[in-house]
Amino acid sequence: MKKDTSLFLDEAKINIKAGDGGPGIVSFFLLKGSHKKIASGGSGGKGGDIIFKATKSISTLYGFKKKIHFKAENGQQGMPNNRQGRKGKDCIIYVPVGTIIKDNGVVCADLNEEGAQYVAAVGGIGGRGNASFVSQQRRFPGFAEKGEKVSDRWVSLELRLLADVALVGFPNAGKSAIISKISAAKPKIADYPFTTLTPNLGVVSVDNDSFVVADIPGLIEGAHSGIGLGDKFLRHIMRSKLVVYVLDLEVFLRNGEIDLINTFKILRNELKLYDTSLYKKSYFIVINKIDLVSQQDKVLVEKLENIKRKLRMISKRQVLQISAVTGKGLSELIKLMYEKLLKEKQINEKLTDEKILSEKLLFEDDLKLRKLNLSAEVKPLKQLPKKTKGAAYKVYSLNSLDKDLKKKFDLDKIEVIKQGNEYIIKNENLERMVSMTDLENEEALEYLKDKLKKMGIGDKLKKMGVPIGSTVIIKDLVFELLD
Ligand SMILES: Nc1nc2c(ncn2[C@@H]2O[C@H](COP(=O)(O)OP(=O)(O)OP(=O)(O)O)[C@@H](O)[C@H]2O)c(=O)[nH]1
Ligand SMILES: [Mg+2]
Repeated sequence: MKKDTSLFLDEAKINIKAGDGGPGIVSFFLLKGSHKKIASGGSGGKGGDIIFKATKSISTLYGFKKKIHFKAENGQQGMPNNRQGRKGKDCIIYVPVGTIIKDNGVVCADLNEEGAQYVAAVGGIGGRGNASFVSQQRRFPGFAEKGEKVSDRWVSLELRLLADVALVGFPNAGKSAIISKISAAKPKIADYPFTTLTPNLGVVSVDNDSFVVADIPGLIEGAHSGIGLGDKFLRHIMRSKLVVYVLDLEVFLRNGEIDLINTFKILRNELKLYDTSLYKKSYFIVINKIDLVSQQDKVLVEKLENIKRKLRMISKRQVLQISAVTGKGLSELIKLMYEKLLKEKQINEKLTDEKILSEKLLFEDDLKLRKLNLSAEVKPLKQLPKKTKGAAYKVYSLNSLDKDLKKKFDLDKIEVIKQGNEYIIKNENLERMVSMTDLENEEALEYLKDKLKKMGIGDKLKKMGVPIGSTVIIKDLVFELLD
């Protein structure tokens, strides 16, 4: 099977951790002029979430080679006077549009539109302060809950690369040689036409940023009507933002100035015939193989200058001279590509300003909705209707709104693991309850036992076959199952 390089994948593996919930506190408010006290310890704030957000302003996963750990802020602890601790800040991870997020090989999200987002990890809930435990029987609770701890996990990111920059030229102009020098791509380079039979993609890094360059098979006159390899590969660069026309100095040395300038005109015409939007894309010109002209040969150097002037006049664009073999001019080439791309992105951003604003509002709404959440399970909530022309929104949210989840604890999902004479209980909600309890505090422990009793955990375990008198373990809590 032929390798389709349009499926060129960029991959990264990163570690994410949502923020832990802040602890609740124990505090009492003393009423002035009397000995009365009122429990007033506030609850801890919720930990921040890990949210992936797709943006067109990044085009590769290159940034994730340097930074692989992402942590959202923990919730703050509760405060006296019944004040809640501050919520931890969410950690927003920007990824290129088209990024697929996988957890253990399973696709959790496909962020294929600008602004699409995915809550990959939900912050821990804040522990309740002692004010929350006041009841008729317990007027002065001397305990508070700890914040919920959240574990980290690894997720994989995958991106099918799309070219930002397209190298277009006649066969043998040196396009593959250029991409092999400015990126890690290793295409076949050879001294005969049509060496490249399918497009090659390479990631070019600049400072802390990167972009993707495509080297497509050479074009010749009549490509639009199927001559040579035809123009079928041009579809691979339809979404690129910049076209670089690569001209071959050998053509000039062999056939003269007119032929070289003609190759440029032919290439422009082939693009125009294929699709005018491709023809209208931002572009500049590169003359490759300048190592073939000795700087001592003043006549030849002058002729070359003349060609550049003419090309500049015809195209009203910059004309660079490079050599993929010696490396001359390649850093200028990368710099110019990058500058032009940034400019294109700025123009694009202006066009989508309105879109971004409405997405922001949507995003904040979404965060409010998630406050009730009890579970970290995630699913696409809804596909919102298209608002403005071309602007589609995809919002992933938690299924906190599912009525079923509001049933406090799903006890059907209790799992019992027998280890010797001990029974280890696995249930997300029971484990959370235990880990949020300050087990050193007698009162807190009493409260927990009372709650487990009311929930009928003992009966449930007995029904499941756990014998009376056995030792039962839920996280750090160890107790005996009584009759
Ligand atoms: N002297 C010199 N030769 C070069 C330079 N760049 C490429 N070449 C040679 O030109 C030939 C063609 O190079 P490729 O990179 O395969 O050309 P291409 O444009 O990808 O060609 P196709 O894949 O057929 O479209 C090879 O023999 C290269 O070694 C250069 O800067 N100087
Ligand atoms: Mg090639």
